[in-house]
Amino acid sequence: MRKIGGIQRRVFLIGILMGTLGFFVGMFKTKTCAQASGDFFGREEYVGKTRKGRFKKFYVQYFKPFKRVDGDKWKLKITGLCENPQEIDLVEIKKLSKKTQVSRIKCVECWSAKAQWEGFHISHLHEKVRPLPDAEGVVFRCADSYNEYLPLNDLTHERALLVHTMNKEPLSDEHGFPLRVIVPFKYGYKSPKAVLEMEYVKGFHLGTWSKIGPYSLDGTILPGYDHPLDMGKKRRKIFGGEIFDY
Ligand SMILES: Nc1nc2c(c(=O)[nH]1)N[C@H]1C(S)=C(S)[C@@H](COP(=O)(O)O)O[C@H]1N2
Ligand SMILES: [Mo]
Repeated sequence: MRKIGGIQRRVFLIGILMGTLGFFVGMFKTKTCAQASGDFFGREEYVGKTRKGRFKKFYVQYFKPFKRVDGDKWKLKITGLCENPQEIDLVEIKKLSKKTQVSRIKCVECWSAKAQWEGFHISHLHEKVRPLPDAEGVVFRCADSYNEYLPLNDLTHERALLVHTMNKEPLSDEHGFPLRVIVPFKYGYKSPKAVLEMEYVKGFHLGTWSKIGPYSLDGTILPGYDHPLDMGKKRRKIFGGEIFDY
């Protein structure tokens, strides 16, 4: 009885000790976390993932928070397998022959949202940079360290666009300022935002989400269901490929 009592007392004392220790460690941790998040997300010049406020109707997906891109300093860097690698500033990008389309971004996380996009077809960029016969696709590198690969077959599709304008306004930082890709027949993760660099490459490359998640490498929208944010998230059946019927 005494022995059990002794063990119990010892366990009790160790418990108190651990608890007290835990409390202080916890306090310290909370403090450092709060400081870190304050530094990273709290300031105006950072942008990251959000689903609040005006973004309830068009979620914002970012791999990592990052410092907003300065449009005056930004240049699209074009590298890799092309005859004429170069850097193109936003003024020149906006001069490329314009194309407008209404299309929906469908995320694998089930939501979708629709907008009018304006930008250019990649063929106009190709007139400038002239991809080599070896080039099979492009790796896009983005401001939030996200990267994604698209084969030239998809990028030259008539519904694929590089866009700088959304609903008649310059792209917001949240939706990919200064330049993003729109590939409406593929899941949203194949539409990289805030693009800094395009590298023309041979062979297939894995993108950020495909490395992390159970995402298909090809990204084509599969038959299933959709919860459009602009239609109150009411479940709709979809048949695969680009969503044209709403
Ligand atoms: N740079 C960058 N682009 C990205 C992502 C990202 O994390 N970083 N997420 C992708 C995913 S998963 C989706 S669904 C769409 C969403 O676009 P939106 O944030 O404009 O709604 O962006 C895609 N492009
Ligand atoms: Mo997504």
